[in-house]
Amino acid sequence: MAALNHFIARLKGHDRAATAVEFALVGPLFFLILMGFFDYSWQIYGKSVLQGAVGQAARYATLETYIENPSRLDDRVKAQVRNVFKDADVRFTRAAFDSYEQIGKPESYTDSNKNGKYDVGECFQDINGNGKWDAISEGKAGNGGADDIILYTATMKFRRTLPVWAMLNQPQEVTLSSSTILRNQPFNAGKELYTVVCK
Ligand SMILES: [Ca+2]
Ligand SMILES: [Ca+2]
Repeated sequence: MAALNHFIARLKGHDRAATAVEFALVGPLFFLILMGFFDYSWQIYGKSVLQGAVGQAARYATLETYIENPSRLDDRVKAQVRNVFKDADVRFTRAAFDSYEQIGKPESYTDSNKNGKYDVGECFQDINGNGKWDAISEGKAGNGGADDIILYTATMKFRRTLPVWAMLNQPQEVTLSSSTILRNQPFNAGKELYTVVCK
């Protein structure tokens, strides 16, 4: 009987040892997956915080306070983001267009030789004022004028806190961005933004 008890005790010892070995092998992977999950979720949350703040900005942009002082709108978005991501670096760009149709499209041109593409020398609407025809218009930097469409983009940069970035040899900083369209008030007759270039 004593021999049997001794044998069972040894088996239990083997079980414990085997479990310890398994944990040593699987444990780090488990923690990496868990940290990766939280790290990814934090980034998704960051994106939703930024999108929420930018979405609200589009609504607030029509209020007089913000029309008169567009940088207040930036301050508002920045404050909302930093409410959650305290050390985030939040920046803004504004690109002005005459109409929605111009956003993300080529600067329109007169296809003089009818070959279906822009050729040097054909006249085009230089929306961003860089003197060149652009296949995708970037819009004119700044707040634009009356009745213009503004592509408003907020970018946030923040550091990942969990060390999973180091373990996966990734950068610690994450950059997220979110855009919305703002429409300037028709204070008076808005003039066209572009200049026509033919060269
Ligand atoms: Ca052409
Ligand atoms: Ca251009």
